[in-house]
Amino acid sequence: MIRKVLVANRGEIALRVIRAVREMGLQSVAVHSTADADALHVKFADQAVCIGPPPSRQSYLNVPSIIAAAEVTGADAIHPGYGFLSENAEFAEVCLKCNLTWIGPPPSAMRLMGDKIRAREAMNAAGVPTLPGSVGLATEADVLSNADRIGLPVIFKATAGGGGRGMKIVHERERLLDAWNTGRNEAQAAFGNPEMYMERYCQKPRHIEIQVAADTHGHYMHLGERECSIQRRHQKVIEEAPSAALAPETRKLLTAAAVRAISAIGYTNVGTLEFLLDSDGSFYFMEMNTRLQVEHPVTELVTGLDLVREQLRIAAGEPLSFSSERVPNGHAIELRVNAEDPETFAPWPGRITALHMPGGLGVRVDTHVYAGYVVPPNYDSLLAKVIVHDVDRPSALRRARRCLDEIVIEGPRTNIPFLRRIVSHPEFVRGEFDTGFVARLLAEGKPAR
Ligand code: MV4
Repeated sequence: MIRKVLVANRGEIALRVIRAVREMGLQSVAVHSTADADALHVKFADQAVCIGPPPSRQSYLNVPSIIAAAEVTGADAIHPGYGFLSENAEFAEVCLKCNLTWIGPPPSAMRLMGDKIRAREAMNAAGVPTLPGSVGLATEADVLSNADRIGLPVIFKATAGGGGRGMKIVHERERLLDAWNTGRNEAQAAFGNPEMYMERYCQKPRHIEIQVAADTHGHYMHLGERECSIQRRHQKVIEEAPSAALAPETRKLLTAAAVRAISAIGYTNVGTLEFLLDSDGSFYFMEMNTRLQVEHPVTELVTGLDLVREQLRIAAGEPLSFSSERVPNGHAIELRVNAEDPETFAPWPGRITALHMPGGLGVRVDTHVYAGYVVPPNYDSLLAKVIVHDVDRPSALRRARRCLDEIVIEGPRTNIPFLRRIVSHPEFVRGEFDTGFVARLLAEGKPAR
């Protein structure tokens, strides 16, 4: 039984979790930095505790402060949201040691997936396809011999990395050692672990991910795919479900592989397996995110499920609320609205002087901002997620364009012109794109105003 949930996060996702907690008849506790004293998650929670100064290290990443906040408020469970401590296995273990229910997967599964080489090995053992690759590269001879076996181009990835950080693509044999050495230095600085491995580099793939959910009663389920190929520098900009690119047979193979993967590792709670989809329909496991994702609402709109409610049920030892495969209903698209310069993408914090969010049938807006709110410079620049739902992709796209015409945000500049440009682009409208779409668009010229 869970009675009081501490939400160890901020922004729209803290609100999202507090809403589900309240609807389930449970109590909520917000934590916040001094920069977030006026934030909506603080107002909407039943209780709130200040856990430190603005820098994340001293507040939202400050484990002793968060645990103390749970103790003084009598919270019995912790929801980490996404980002911050959500994929930190040590934090999950500290929560469990303090008799706090961890609303997430077993720490062992978090640790396994945090080690990208071990994750690949576990997937291979479960019969989930991965690209030809190496294990940890120890010497220059290892680098050269593995590249010769795999064939060029290859991509170096940090064993402790993820989300595209610290990757190096190499097309020429002469560049291998230089890329490996630079990569090792960057990985050491970013993750405290220099180890790199390599994979065959897949050119112009799609990024497709499978949402999964598993309870502690042995039910392993998938909730279909999300198309996440529209990214800029590994930050997703637009996500949708279902994917326009997935043939029904491929969808069956992908979702079956994802379910095999989570049952093989005894996963519980919700999670996401990221795959690359090649133009010939073959797919390869990239990594697993052992948390709720930013883009989870597109899955909620096409399945009718509340993924945070499922997380709480699972953590409380209850079964999933559903037992049969979900057939996606209609089409959902999420637009991430950021406070940033629409040309340079530099963050643009500051006061929101006027605000109107879109609404109407089939429109969901997940946001923590309001007129008068000051976007602090210390955190990410996400202002709102506008998620639209309609019967099919063309209708959902029309709804997305209509929402972008309604939205008013004065004060900080935003990426709305850039979102407009994408949802009106002929190739995007035809569903013909890959992970290189945004980079090619930006190389073409400046966004129209
Ligand atoms: C790759 C790849 C191509 N080949 N691995 C990026 C995020 C991380 N989860 C996996 N990523 C990729 N891994 C191999 N072997 C392409 C990506 C990738 C990507 C690469 C460059 C620019 C944008 C990208 C967007 C999504 C995925």
